[in-house]
Amino acid sequence: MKTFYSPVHLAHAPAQEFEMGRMGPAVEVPERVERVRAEVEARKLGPILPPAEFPDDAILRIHDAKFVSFLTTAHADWRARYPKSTVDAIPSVWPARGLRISHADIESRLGAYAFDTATPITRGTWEATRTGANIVLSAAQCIHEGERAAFALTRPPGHHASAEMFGGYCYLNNVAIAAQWFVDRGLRPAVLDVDYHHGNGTQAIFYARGDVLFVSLHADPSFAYPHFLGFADEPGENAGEGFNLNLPLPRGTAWPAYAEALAKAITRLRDFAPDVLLVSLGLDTFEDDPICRFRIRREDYLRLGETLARLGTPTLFAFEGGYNLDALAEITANVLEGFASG
Ligand code: OKP
Ligand code: ZN
Repeated sequence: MKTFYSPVHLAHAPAQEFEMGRMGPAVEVPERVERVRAEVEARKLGPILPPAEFPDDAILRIHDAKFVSFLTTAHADWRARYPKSTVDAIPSVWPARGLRISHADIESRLGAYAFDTATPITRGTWEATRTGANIVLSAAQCIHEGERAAFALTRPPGHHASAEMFGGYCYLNNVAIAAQWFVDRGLRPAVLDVDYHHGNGTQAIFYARGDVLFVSLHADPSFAYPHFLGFADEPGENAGEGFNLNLPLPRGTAWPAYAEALAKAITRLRDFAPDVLLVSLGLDTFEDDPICRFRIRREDYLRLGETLARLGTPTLFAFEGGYNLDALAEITANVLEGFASG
């Protein structure tokens, strides 16, 4: 299968994130994608190709134009506001209940558009994010042209970003942009999100729509990030009722219980019968992930890939989370290899 990759992601390298009451080292780092790229090469999983350029329209089908323009200039605006600052832009005040949303200055815009403090905007964030959209659209195009599968090796990830909100290391929702691109070409896409964290952005984007199915396996938000969405009782609304399926799982979930939930996801996917499957491929379900609490093992990722292949649907894999740098490349490649052999 073809992998789409660009070194432009290296421009997005936040040093730190604010979490657990303190500034700590960033975990969503360039080495993640560099290691996976090397493994795809070493295991000869297929060619690694640069993305084509896609116009902004595809992004604006999903994201609010003012939000996109905010992202484009946020770092420059932050620099202009704090010329002596050496740190990345992170919000510190929000228009919470009873306050008014304003976009007047960079502080109000950061608060209006962000939902957490773990997603800094650096000098290279927009360039890397924009290239990420080109990568996922290149993968979409290659599937549209008849390939059985493609891998969008992107960072920053996307599934926490909604139409006008960034957070969870995500700025633009890569998978949603690709899903809409397929809809605009007359196809019926489904999204399966296997990242440890609920894809709140993707869910929110498609919540009232029945033309895109969203199914997610993730850690129960009653104890896990993103805390405020991803519960079992979120079926979708209006035309989207019945087209959102959350399968929250307890701490410590290992392959047997995971496979059971995956079977439920597959049943719903089969019933929807999509023309194309988009997989939000998070690898942070791994047993030794530094920020997560599932117990999926290295060889289980081969089974995951094989199971997805059995659906027989053209499949776009979009890279999301996964933070154990020593295992990430192997387990990512295991999914792709499992799919290719399945
Ligand atoms: C992005 B992706 C845990 C806090 C988590 C942000 C996590 C973002 C995950 N103490 N902070 O879905 O892998
Ligand atoms: Zn995650």
